[in-house]
Amino acid sequence: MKKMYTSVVRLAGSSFLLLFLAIALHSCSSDNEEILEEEPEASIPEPEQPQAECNDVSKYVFQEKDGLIKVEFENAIFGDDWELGSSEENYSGEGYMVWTGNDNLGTPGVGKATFKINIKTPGVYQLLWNSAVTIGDNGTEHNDTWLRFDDADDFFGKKGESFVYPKDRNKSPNPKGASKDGWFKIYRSGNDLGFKWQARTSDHDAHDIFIQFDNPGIYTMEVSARSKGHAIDAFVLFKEGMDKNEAVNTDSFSEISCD
Ligand SMILES: [Ca+2]
Repeated sequence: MKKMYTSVVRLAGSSFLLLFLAIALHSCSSDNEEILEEEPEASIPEPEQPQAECNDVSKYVFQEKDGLIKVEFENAIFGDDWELGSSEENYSGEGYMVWTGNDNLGTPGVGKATFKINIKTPGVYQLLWNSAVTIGDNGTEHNDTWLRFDDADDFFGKKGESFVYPKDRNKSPNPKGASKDGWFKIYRSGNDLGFKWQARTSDHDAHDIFIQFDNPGIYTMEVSARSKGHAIDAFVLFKEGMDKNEAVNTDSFSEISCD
């Protein structure tokens, strides 16, 4: 009796297998018909976003032209705790990078990202970035990120005739508040939270940010995470003397070559 039952089960199993194969074959032939349909055309990129020479972001070199560099901040290699955001308003390109890890209030170098910049016109450049506070409702918190230009000829903050230099590079005076190993804490201030073009250092003593390049060449800009929730969309470097608004509002981002 048991043997007969087993045979019936096997027979039923074989029938199911044949039925399954028949359905699978039919599905395959349907898929083949669907593959013949044309793929939709890829969307055309915005004209003001130049296409890089290669697809490898780690090789990007941003090209200065006429004393100006403008770069989408998301055009670099970022670690896991930096996230590409797009839910806030008033950004350009693919979005902006926001730090979602722990605060590093006294420790620069965490979550480091680098940008290579090809300077053809030596001189002193000012840096501004378009940044926002994405956590809470206080414009003086979650509002800063570390910045360093260690291979430039000078890196300093300036407010009128007052100069400050990053700590641990044998130059003084140093800014009020955090600075370490050649890094400046760069903050935005004000009661507003949304994206705006501003970059300052020295607490309650806002100094603008300048970098001096004495020779043409490729220089490295480093950023690292400080405050959770600080988001950066883009940055500009413009030669001293150029109008700030002209630099910020220029339509075209810098050409990108690959080293
Ligand atoms: Ca952007």
